[in-house]
Amino acid sequence: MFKWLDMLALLPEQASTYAADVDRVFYVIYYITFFVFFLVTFLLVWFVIKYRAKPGQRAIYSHGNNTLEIVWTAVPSAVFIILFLISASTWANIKIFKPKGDVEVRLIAKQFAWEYYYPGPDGKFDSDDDVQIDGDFYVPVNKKVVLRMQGTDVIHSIFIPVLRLKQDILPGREITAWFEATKTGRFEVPCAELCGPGHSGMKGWLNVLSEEEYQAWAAENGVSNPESGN
Ligand SMILES: [Cu+2]
Repeated sequence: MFKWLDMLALLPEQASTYAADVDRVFYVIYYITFFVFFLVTFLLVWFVIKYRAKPGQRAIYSHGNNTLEIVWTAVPSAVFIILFLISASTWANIKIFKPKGDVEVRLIAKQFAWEYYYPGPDGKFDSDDDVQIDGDFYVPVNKKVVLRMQGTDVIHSIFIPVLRLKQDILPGREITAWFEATKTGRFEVPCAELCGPGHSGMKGWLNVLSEEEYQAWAAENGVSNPESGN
């Protein structure tokens, strides 16, 4: 029953702790827009028919209606205030209150590649044993991951649809983002900001591993892993 409703499922699977909150905000805005679109379209067609030229009927010039103008100012204002109230906590959770990460990864975005850096066995960044990985990156499931991101040339944007994470990366600034993946798997990471002729090929993969797989991957690649004592 209601199989056809599946066609309305617009969004990819949810694979982060905040994905459901983002989708809730999306659907509220989507259905309000949907309703207003059909209301306006219906009124437009109805008025075109009702007030069309007819023999014996003259066009009337309307000087406006204060009550109507107050209503169509107040209703959208109320809608915007409600949208703010229901989305503010989601926005703050993702973009403002950033947790301390269990895993920290640095990301350099450049034309036309993603370069990831992990601390080596000394557990520190900017030392000789940093580990560089291009294109793919690896994180453990159910852990908070902090991405510290820099751009070297133009504006890029990291987009991980299943996490509902999208963040512009600007040259000359370090910007942080965070996520906690809730599903293991291999997920596409495209660049979401038109950044030059190779933009469409600027694509990598996020690999979310189980705790054991991540330990093994870290050990194999010389990546610091506080939980295993390395
Ligand atoms: Cu790019």
